[in-house]
Amino acid sequence: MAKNRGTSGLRKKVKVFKQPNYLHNFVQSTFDALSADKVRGATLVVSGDGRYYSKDAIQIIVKMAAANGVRRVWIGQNGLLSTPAVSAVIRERVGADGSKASGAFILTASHNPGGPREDFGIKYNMENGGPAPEAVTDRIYENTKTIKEYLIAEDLPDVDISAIGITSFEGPEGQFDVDVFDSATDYVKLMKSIFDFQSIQKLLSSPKFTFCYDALHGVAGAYAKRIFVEELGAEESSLMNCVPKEDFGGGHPDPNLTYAKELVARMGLGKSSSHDEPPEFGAAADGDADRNMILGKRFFVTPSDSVAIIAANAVQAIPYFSSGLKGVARSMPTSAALDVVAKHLNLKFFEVPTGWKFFGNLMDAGLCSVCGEESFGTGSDHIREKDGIWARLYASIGLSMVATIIRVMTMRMLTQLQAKELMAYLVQLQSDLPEVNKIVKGIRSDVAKVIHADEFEYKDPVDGSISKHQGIRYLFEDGSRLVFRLSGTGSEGATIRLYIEQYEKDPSKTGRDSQDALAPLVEVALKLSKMEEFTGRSAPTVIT
Ligand code: VG1
Ligand code: CO
Repeated sequence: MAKNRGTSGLRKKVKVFKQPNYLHNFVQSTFDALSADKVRGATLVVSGDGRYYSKDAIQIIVKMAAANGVRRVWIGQNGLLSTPAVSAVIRERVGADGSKASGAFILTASHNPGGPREDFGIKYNMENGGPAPEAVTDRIYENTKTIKEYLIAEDLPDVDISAIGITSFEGPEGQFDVDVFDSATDYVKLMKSIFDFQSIQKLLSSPKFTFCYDALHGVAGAYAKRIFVEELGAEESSLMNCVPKEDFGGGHPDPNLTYAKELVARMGLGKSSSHDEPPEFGAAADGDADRNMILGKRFFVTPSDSVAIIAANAVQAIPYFSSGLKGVARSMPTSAALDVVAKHLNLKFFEVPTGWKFFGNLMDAGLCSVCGEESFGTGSDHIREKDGIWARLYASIGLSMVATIIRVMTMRMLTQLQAKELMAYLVQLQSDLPEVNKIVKGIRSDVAKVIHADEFEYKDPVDGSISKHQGIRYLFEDGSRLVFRLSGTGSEGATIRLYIEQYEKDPSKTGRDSQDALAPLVEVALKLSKMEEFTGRSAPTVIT
């Protein structure tokens, strides 16, 4: 089995998951990695973004849960629960008999495409509602290498996941209940406790406020209809691609300017005027609804800025934060816009490795209220996952605040092949700063000096655990940064992410096309890393 130290769970092609025992091995290895009280007699959530193979996987996991002595399995109707909703269900839902969940199997490959030839994924979330920490994912992985057997109640009939209600079975370990419940209720209740729905409703009913929400055929559709249309009274025509599909309509459920083409066109980006007047506001989510992209009429809010904007305005805008923020955090490759806000507001600030699991400890310890990543993810301590719908609700209040502090430009590249050799070369190179500067000056004399280079390592301030090899950073004298890291969410091959950031102090220049503005740094990044030599590529496969 492949190494399970991914950024967010195990993601593979469906055909890999369909190999005999593959999914079973992962599930049993997970049960064996948990303490016995989190399995025997426990309540587990099993659901996901509804992608192809989810329904089969649910039946397998239910039968294995019964055989492992789990007492109850909770399933969102039709197996649908967004990643943030799973987190909310673990933290908030109370079963009819007073039970609480102690963890969840989330069935999703998130922003990766779905369908028989595409990706499936699975990850485990803990009792706090957040992704399993590395100590647990390492244990799961070790177990997958030595597993000899798994337990499954083959005789248990398949459960009907389309009908709401509790069904009791006599499992091999005693009574076993399957509780199928409405996918949105608990999440909607939580959102209502965070935001002032009445004032959002007023805003949406104004004829001047038009918006468009694109769920890219992911699970966000189930929540968008419920919240925006049923609760907040928006027109159904504001919703695009809001019927969840097993293959996401053949598209990439990744909300960025490349893949959310339909929404980008609708919002009139890149056009000074268009036939149809674009809506005031647009947003999109990924397959499992934890990512979000926010657009204004003819403009785009870079995700690195979203988290800074959210943090800057949280206390005034959201009742949930009225007593202040405990602190803020961002992932290392995310731009330093948040650092500026944290300094200005005198807030505790943390820089963690990529992946949401690192924010959970800070939140559990009461050190962080708002956090985000450059990859279109923002969230808060209301749950322990990033939250695309929450961000959308927030943005509908906060859009007028946008555009004032967008000073950071970031770009991300992906390329395949020989990624490891390239990274090894960069690890070795970063240790010699004079040599780095000599090379940089030779490439572009107009680029600032590199003042610091390292391989990012994180020591968790709460439990002291150390995460190594989290990417190579080059920090320039003028605040610019280059970051190289290996992606941990791909389902095959290797992907290098290159993050390029430049801080622009001059407000008159912030409207520039980011690709033009970043061109000198791009050239330095590609030549410094010998990208073409190592990978045969001189340009990225995707730029966001
Ligand atoms: C990517 C992003 C990271 C995000 C992760 C999971 O990881 O860069 O910021 O947390 O996806 O997002 P990587 O290792 O491929 O760079 V999701 O919405 O796919 O769960
Ligand atoms: Co996602």
